[in-house]
Amino acid sequence: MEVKTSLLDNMIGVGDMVLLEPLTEDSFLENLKNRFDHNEIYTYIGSVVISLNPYRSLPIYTPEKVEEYRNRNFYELSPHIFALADEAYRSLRDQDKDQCILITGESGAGKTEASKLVMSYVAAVCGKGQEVNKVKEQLLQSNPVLEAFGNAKTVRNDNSSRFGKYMDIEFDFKGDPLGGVISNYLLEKSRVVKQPRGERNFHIFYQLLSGSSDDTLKKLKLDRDVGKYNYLSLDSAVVSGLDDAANFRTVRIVGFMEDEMQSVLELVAAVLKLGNIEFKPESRCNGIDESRVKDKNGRVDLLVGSVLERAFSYRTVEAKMEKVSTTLNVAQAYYARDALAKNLYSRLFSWLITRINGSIKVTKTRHKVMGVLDIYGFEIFEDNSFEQFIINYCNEKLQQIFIELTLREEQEEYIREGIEWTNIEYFNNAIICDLIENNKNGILAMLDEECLRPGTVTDETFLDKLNTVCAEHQHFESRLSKNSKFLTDHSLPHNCFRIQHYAGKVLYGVESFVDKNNDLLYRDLSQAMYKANHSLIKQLFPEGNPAKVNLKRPPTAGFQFKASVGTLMGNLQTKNPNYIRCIKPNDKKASHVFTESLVRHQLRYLGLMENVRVRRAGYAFRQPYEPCLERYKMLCKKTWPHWRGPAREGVEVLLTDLQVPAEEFSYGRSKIFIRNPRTLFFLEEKRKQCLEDLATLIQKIYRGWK
Ligand code: AD9
Ligand code: MG
Repeated sequence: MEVKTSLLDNMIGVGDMVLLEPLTEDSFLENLKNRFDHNEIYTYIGSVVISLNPYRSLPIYTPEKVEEYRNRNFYELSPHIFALADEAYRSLRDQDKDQCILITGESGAGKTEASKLVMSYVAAVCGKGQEVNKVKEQLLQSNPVLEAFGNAKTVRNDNSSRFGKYMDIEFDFKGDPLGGVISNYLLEKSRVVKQPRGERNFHIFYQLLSGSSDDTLKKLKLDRDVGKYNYLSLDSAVVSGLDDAANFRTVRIVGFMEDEMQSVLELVAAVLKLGNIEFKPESRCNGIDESRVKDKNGRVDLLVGSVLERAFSYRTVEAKMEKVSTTLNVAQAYYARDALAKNLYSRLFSWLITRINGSIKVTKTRHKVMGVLDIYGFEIFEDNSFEQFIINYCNEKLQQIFIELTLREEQEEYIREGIEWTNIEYFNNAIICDLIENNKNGILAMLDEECLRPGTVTDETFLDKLNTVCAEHQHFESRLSKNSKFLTDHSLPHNCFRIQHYAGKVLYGVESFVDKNNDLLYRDLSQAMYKANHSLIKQLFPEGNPAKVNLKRPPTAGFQFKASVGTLMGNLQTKNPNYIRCIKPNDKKASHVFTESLVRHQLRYLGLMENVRVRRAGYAFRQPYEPCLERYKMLCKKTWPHWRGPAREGVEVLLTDLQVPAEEFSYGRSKIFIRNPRTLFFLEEKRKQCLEDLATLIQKIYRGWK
């Protein structure tokens, strides 16, 4: 880290935690709170930006602010997300380094807002011109669509991202944007059919009903009343501060053709109507209750009624080259209906991303890339299921990469500068990642093994397996766990296991793990979809084509997620990381409220104290020789007002003259490294004194003149 200039002048509290003296958890918290109370929501740990969610709009993102931060040194101005965005963009443009912006923090901490701020800053400072502006517009316009289809109101966040997003923005050699690629990670599709109390379905459903014209609704055969739809929870349909109708208008402009948009909305409507299909039992002579669609008028008009109805009553099982038709009872029919709705919606979501990618695709030679990662935050709910398990696994991997990269970066700089590196102790969460992802006996591998095993497979048999294989792992607990390190009680419910994550203990209920991981859709349903009189629906279910007899089982949800997280990590490793660590100041979504215990918990699990310690353990500060000499040369007669030799020698003369102990410094190839923050304070104090003396002198002279 470079020696700060303005970070030490006129600052509320301390702008960089590395300068905090004394450094304790309490002083860290106190400093954050003090700054937060004065509307300073950003604070640095070296080059890492801590961002506190203000839960209100602050006038700190204006075009004037953009200009203020543009082309300025990272530490020149007070901490700001724009400083990080500027630094990343300039090192991409001027030093040819691919960048990634890693934004982490729990649900509601401000990750999505931060990612949008970074994107809009980069859009504001990079090239201009008609073509470039068009690219920028397309990149920025992808946000409202993705948020409409992929975000929902949860108890933690009124605009919670229910999918992970990584966007690569590609630039040419001048630093002008050419386009990009978006990757998405596991949409929480269970939300389509059921939402926890106080939460909503994805925004688009409400937007469509409240924002469409009467004419559109008529065409889609929809009713404006949210209460008419089984899939839309009523208790929180209206969210204060969220204008569904206005947001719907921003969704419509994203560069889709009118007929394409119509097609998409028809599909959204089809999901709503599917949810209203009900079933009744019909007794057969052999005593079996077979399901029947209750009300023929409740059909989903886009889909071929009779084929779909049949798929809700029968299921074809292929065994040894023979097709056998088995009947579905009412519960199974509801299950099939919901599975279809979830599949329709999640495939539509993936299609939208492919479609957006098609329009922002780069055709020219790209030069450099900036990746922005905004992925769902760590989640600990009352009931945690497969989705939370997957989300938390991803966060565990991000924490790992944070540890690896910050330490690696530190180490590499020392090597580059020819300075000796000393190892630093820190908690490495690799052991938890291994518990989840180990190919042989990791939890995901065992879940897959169970899902693919012939015979009766249930969530309980999966848990039994975990109990045998993981029982002694130090971060795993269950009723039968042999490890008592974390097992503080024996009251763990029977159908649960608990993982000691880096961010805290999470209890997972195994119910539906097998089903959600299998993620299978009855073949009859995909075939019914393929027969739909709708080209988009047809396109989304290629496996329903009877000509395609592909009996190969699709990969499980867990397997796919692990693979895509692996690719993502590989991708991030090749880039220069820039970190934004988002913190949620309270869990009431309230402005001006700083709940100390909540923030303390986050700073602990985010490893922020360790982060500061790593920065301070070796050399707390470093700065190229020239600016260092420039700032302090007034403190020594030999260097003031001009030093005529090389800057490095000037700094040596200066420090010797000030009698700073030799062990406090190391001379790197291009930078001076300062070990202790106190030494810097000493220099700063002396400089301040010097400036004050100078001011007094000038005043005296001035008075003398008068
Ligand atoms: V989740 O893991 O997707 O549930 P995020 O993405 O971390 O979560 P988000 O960015 O959506 O949280 O922020 C939540 C809400 O906080 C936003 O909708 C804003 O109302 C509010 N917020 C966040 N950051 C800022 C900010 N810099 N300025 C003002 C903010 N409000
Ligand atoms: Mg988000």
